[in-house]
Amino acid sequence: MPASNPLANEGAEFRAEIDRKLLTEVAAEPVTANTKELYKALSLLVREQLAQRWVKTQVEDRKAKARRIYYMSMEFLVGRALNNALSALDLRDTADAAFSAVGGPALTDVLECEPDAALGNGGLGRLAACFLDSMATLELPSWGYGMRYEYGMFAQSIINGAQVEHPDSWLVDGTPWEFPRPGTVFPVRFGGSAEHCGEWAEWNAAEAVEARAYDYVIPGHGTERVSTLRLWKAGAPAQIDLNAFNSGDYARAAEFKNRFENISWVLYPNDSTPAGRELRLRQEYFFVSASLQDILFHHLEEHGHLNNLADQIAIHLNDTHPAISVAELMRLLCDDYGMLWSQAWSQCKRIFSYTNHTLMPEALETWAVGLMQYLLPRHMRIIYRINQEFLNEVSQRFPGDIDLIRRISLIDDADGNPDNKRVRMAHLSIVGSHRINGVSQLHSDLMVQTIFADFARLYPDRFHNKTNGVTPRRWVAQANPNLATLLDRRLGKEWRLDLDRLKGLRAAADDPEFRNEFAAAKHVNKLRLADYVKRETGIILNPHCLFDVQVKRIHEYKRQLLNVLHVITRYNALLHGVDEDATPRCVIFAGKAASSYYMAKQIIHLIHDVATTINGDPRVKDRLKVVFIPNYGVSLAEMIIPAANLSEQISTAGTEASGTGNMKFALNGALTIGTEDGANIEIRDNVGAENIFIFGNSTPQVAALRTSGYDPRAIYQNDPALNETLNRIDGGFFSPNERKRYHDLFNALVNYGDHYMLLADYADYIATQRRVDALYATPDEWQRRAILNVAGMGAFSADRTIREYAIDTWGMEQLLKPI
Ligand code: B1H
Repeated sequence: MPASNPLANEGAEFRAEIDRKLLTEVAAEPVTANTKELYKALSLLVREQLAQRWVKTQVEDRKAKARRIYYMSMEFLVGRALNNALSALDLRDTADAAFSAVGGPALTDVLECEPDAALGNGGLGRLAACFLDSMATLELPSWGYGMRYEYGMFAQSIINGAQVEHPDSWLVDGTPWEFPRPGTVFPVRFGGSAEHCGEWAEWNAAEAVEARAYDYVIPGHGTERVSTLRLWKAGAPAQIDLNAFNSGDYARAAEFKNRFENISWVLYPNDSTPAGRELRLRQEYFFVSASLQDILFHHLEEHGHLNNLADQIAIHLNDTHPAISVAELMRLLCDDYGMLWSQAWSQCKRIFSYTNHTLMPEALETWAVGLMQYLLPRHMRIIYRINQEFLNEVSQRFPGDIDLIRRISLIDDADGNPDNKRVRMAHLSIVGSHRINGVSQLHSDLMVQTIFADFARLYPDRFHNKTNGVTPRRWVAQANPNLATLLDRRLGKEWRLDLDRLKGLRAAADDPEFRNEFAAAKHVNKLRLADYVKRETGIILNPHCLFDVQVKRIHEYKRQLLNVLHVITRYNALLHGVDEDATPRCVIFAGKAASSYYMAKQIIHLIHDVATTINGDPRVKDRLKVVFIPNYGVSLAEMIIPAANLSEQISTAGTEASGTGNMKFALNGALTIGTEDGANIEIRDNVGAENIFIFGNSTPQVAALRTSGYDPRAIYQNDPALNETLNRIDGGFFSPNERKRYHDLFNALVNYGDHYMLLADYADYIATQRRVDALYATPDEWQRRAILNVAGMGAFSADRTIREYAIDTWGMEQLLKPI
């Protein structure tokens, strides 16, 4: 490159700074530095700028006495930080130049050696990470609060077709992204008893853990402002273990230390079912208490009193996992700061808001009163008092409606046995909040018609919808640079901060040249994925085939098994010579099953067995391939999603609250095959019904089937293609060494009621897949529709969602800048 090229000059200067970091911080020789060393040096360089932005943001916010939003979540699935930080700092091109000018590892290799921060299970955790990105980008004074798990989401490997879990020790090499705050330590107490003391109760706790703060700077895009993600690590109180230590009893000292520190050791690998474990409740209370103490401390520092607390702060509860916040804030305000109950309670309701993320009854979090009493005796009393006042209010409005009282009580007393009483965390969240929302229009509607119908009648103004969104920075600009470049050329770069500009792409759908470029970008992404799949699994994918992708947590309601039924049906047709000219497909799966979820693990095993059979059958040739990509996570999603042609969003209608993967796929130019569920419906409204493949029973039809008596066995007997498919699974065709391996899966569908109604949707699914084949066979038309999908996805930016929260929920409208 000629020296006059400004980018080359910047690159050379940047390289010199990286080399300086290598010498002074990494102790590595620049010429021989390996990728890990380069990663560390580059990250440290970037970190310096983030640190400065962080300080500047805090100074501004303190000076302005700005209203703050605190987003409380057990999960933040942030993924990798370096590439995102480079983009936010507008250094990505400079970094590219810094690496391409010299020999040694490529920048992409350096970026890829960063482990994902996988502090979440799935959609709920990733949503929290997208929201932080948007809050920073919209310049809202905002903090995320969560747990600094030593071990995040488990790493998945596949052995003989079955999932095996390994600990995710993402912190073993340390991380350049965290800023420990040794001065920010709060005690969090557990156990003991709560004694009456006048109107009040005094909590004599049995033990105290230290919560230590670690900050992660979340850069905004197109702004120098940042958000903070503050994560808490549990530590044993320093002085207490000295006795055992001094007397040389190191085993006891270690045991003692572990008892405390294990609170922040590991993320519960559950999605959609709360873990009914004492340690989980300890985790929830631990991070809530530390966060609220921190919030009050900062408020007092800034304002000197707490009377204006609700004017100055909003706290958002990401599902019920942080719901104990309601009782903890009451405790802090009343017991620690001497506020009157009534004043504290009215502030509380103005401060909190709550998002529900699932309607599935088994996922609604409750805690045994006995456990709550044992771990948090003071909070149990507070909950009883909140409940008593709440139920009094309701009895006055609806005198004599005992059934209503029983249904809405914060305490579930179902069988009258005091040992079985449970605290309903969703009810606590609703009663303690002024705003409650679902995450798609359908989900919000169903929420007020079903699980929260009584509350919606009591407090109609509290319930709102906030359809989820995703950050276009990570999910297009960084994950799909090929598409991003095309968009930049056609629309300018502003779509990153104003996704509605994608509308401008509509005209391009009819431009043959643009269609070709669009198809070429997709093809490059498919090559990249095929390359990865070959390296990881040995399976060779033909990039000209339709890439049909379902990636998400493995769960019966998401119906990966329905996808497998289609795959087998297709295979059977090929063998029968019926479908000779069906469009060649690669069916791609990825996802983790909760370690204790037997059926989900069976589904993973079946996918592998089916893949082995089909991929190994020479009669199939290239017409059908099946692959399961192990260890799904944020970084893998960033590679898989841009390579997809078809996005599988096939949950039983009424079960997937929103979905956010569905948005990422459509935004990256995949067509959706999906049910009328979650955000699929709004995606259809935005991209046009003619550009999406919707099939299957709708939510009311599912409900009607359930009441009229659903008979899956009859469907199995009457549909020959389905019959053959299910018999192959049950008969051991795919598991010749263990013929009964999938009997439980078969039984669940055919003999035990098929709860998620796969068989009811099977025929329409297969027919719709044929329409997909036909469309893919006309590439121009396929590309046209794919482009129209991208053009229609502007509404699904997390920026739009966060603006809505800021206006309707958090009282921060004044802080929003015009777009
Ligand atoms: C969602 C969860 C969830 N809903 C319990 N509920 C958990 C429940 O560890 N736990 O106990 C963890 C997670 N996650 C998802 O949230 C929904 O299923 C998606 O439809 C939705 O898009 C996502 C974000 O709103």
